[in-house]
Amino acid sequence: MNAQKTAFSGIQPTAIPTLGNYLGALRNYVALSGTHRCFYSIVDMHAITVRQDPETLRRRVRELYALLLACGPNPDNTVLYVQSHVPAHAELCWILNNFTMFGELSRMTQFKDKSAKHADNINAGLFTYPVLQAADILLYGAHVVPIGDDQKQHLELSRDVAVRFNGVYGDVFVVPEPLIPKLGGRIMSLADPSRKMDKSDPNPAGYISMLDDRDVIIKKCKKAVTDSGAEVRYDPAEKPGVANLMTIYAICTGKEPEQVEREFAGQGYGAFKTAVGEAADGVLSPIRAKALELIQDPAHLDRLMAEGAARAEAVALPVLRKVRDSVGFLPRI
Ligand code: AQP
Repeated sequence: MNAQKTAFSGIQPTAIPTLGNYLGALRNYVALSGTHRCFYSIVDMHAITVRQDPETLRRRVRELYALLLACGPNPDNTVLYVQSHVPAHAELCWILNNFTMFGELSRMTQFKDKSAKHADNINAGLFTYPVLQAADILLYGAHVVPIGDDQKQHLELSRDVAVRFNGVYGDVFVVPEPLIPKLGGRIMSLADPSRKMDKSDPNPAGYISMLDDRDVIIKKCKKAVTDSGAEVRYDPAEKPGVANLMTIYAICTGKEPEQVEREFAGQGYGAFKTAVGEAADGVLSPIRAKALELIQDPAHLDRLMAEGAARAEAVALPVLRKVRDSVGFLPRI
């Protein structure tokens, strides 16, 4: 890896990622791997803030690893690894807990949303989730963090924690910048365009999974909630369902929303929805085919994960040593 700048991002192995994850984050993982030294982590430690079935979690980690590989990031610049394989994340998280305020964490909208969703399990991990996220990012000296719009507030907190720590001990951490796509930073649910598309949505009609086949994708797009009109017009406030489909179509075909308006002028929603499904399948089908092939060989995936963890640790440990030294921990000789 000879890139000068570093990128980091994490994705939870809670379910197969959606088209929203792809358009908001994963496609930028790939783009950045052309120019940056990239660390992409399957954040299983984040995933257990919500109760997971152990066997399913293990399967999901391998599936997600295969999918990220199948997206095709430049392998020379990319380290793909599993968060729990690098214990430095947990250690730095503990230290950073002491530089993060209770009030700051209480304001996190994801904590409020998830507490409402999992009212029977509002555990401390759910509350300190953003501190672990700060540790993930800061361990690799990331300059840039490709994320969807929903992670903006957490990234802001990571920056605040880094600045606070640096204010006490000098320039230990790189202060990261978010990279959120202008179009596609928040893909909305197909079943309810007032909510974001979410891979943990109990209603599969709300999302397109990256492993859905062509027929399923087209069927879901055809059923997408729009409005009682018939005009394909980009107006997120008045026509959120149509604007969401236009966003998907625009990104998948490399067009601007205005071009999409012109293309479907006077055609009604039927033909447009089918075209959205076909365009989404066009982007996802080569990734799906590659991922399904990789999933057939779990031993190979496990070897790649081990290599990834070793490469990640080689970068994380010197940063962790610097932090330990900064706060006054005595080195073990
Ligand atoms: N709808 C979305 N549009 C654009 N980007 C999105 N991201 C998530 N949803 C959208 C971005 O994808 C990356 C990985 O996020 P994640 O693993 O936290 O996925 P999720 O689908 O948001 O989360 P889960 O596991 O389904 O848990 P819930 O939904 O319960 O929080 C991030 O960069 C994210 O911004």
